[in-house]
Amino acid sequence: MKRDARVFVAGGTTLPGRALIDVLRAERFTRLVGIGADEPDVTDAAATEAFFAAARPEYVFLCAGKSGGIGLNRAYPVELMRDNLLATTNVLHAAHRAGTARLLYLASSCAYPKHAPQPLAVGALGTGPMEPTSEAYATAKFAGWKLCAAYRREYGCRFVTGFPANAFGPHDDFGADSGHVIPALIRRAHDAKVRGDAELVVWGTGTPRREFVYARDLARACLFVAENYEGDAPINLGGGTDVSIADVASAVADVVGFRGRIRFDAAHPDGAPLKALDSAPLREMGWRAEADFRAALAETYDWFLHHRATEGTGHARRAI
Ligand code: GFB
Repeated sequence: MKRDARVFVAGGTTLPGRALIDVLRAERFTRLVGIGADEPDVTDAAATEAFFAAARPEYVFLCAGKSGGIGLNRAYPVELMRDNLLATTNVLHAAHRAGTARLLYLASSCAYPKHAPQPLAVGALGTGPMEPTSEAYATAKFAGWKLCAAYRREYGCRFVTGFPANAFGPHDDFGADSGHVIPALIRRAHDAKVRGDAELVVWGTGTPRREFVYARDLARACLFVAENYEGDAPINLGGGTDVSIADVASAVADVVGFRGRIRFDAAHPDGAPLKALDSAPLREMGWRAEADFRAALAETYDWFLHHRATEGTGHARRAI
């Protein structure tokens, strides 16, 4: 990818979108288009078409669409599904019409069947029912992948789909009810510490396992794939190890400095029992995650401490 090519990150305020813009800037991409106030509302077809016709991005990273943790998925399946379907269909079509040279679409690991063999290899996609708590959102992500594949087949568009592991990092939604497990627990552990609570409540049994990827690593993986991968098959964007939610809760409590007891509340759902990606294809191309999990948690907490008053508090919910 030429460093002076026009690059558009659709969803520049999402967790992966923000990290991508930082990585692209660090890699000296000089012509990022549609940044900040210039970003069109990609759920609006006409605004998206007009933006693409004027800005003519050569490379597109499609990170747009609302997302959230298990709580948000259960409360707002319509908003999550609809927003992602609209954003994806609009951006893919506008990119096709504007002759975008290459596009990477970010799907989600929750589009895999709930009980697929682990680690999740892309061949398992579509082989069984999805986890019910996130089925609406995950179906939109699955459809996005299929639509990319359809544009590839029918129009020869160089659209590639990546399936990321559970991402976390600065600029996340730190809402106690709406966020993913790491930002939600950071908020709850921090509030519990400040109030001097005796216990921190963690949803579910603590036994599910997730593979986490630090947002900066995910952004690096996206750029790496855009520059090095041209296959028809989608590609998993992971490369870390899976961790139990109980271990995540202990690590968060430690980083935040919460010294009380951790209590698991099984009245909340566990969701999928295990989600770990088979990222061998990415590894074989030479890509490696760099972040250390604990250090990345500490960096994320540090960001939360400095920004929580203005940002990161229930983004997804507010936007809905
Ligand atoms: O992060 P999370 O919502 O992602 O939950 P999913 C992961 C696990 O952490 C589940 C447990 O077993 C939760 O029950 N957990 C414990 C908590 N405490 C909390 C908490 O305070 N908040 C949250 N959110 N979880 C999401 C999907 O599922 O994964 C989305 O719902 C999306 O659609 C995302 O795809 C990547 O992996 O369970």
